[in-house]
Amino acid sequence: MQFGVVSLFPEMVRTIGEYGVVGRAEQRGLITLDTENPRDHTSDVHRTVDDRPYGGGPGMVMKFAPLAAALEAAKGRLPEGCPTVYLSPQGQVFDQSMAKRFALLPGLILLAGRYEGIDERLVESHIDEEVSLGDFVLSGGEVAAMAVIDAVVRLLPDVLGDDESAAQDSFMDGLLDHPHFTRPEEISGHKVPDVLLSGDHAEIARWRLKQALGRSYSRRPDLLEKLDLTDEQQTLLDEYLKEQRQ
Ligand code: 4FN
Repeated sequence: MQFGVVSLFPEMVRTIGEYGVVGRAEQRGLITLDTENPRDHTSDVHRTVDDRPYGGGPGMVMKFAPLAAALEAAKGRLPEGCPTVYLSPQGQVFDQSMAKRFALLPGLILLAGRYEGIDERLVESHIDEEVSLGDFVLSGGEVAAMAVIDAVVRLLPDVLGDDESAAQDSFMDGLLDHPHFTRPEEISGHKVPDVLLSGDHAEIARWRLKQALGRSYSRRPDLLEKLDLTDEQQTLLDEYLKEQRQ
């Protein structure tokens, strides 16, 4: 899959390709990650990419022309059928189902904004989709673009090892994680649950699923509402809630 990111801080975006899973995917040729700086698409001596907002007020707005040229250059390097996504607080909130949809594409062009955002006419002419990471103020869209790339790359064929892959498409898909423990067995009187030391793999799987269901129910009921629990899962959740009340 090919990623093109339009940003005033391309070095910042490049760093995502230097670490961990995304870095290895790029080294192995499973993805490409290219950046396009709107500043390289200016023609004035000051290389101006921003201007004052019509109507007045604080802050600056990213100018249409350099951004349009940068987006077109990025699009020109990617195959047909690669949508342009603007990372923006006005967008649909990004989640795992959107990541799965993006992972089926040949590529993605991501636009990261700065200042107060971009000239609205660019949204109309060059943007296919607006996507938001959530409801908080950022100084720029770069970290949001990097988060989208990370989430999508992990879903591509052959990117993850067998273990990580198995963990991903398990029966706990869509649920919060169960608690994790590693050595030592006891820390300041806090012991690892006995079942995890029992060696009974069926019982361990049952306990983990129960924990995942219970934690999702208590902390993120919105996640559970998106799922259709099996009778067995509903039974486990009921058991969890009964145990909590005791
Ligand atoms: N942010 C809010 C309301 C008004 C403005 C902002 C804000 C970066 C270019 C956009 C922010 C959050 C999640 C991109 C926020 C995201 C951005 C994102 C983002 C500079 C203009 C700006 C009501 C959400 C708090 C700055 C709310 N996901 N403006 O942050 O790009 O992708």
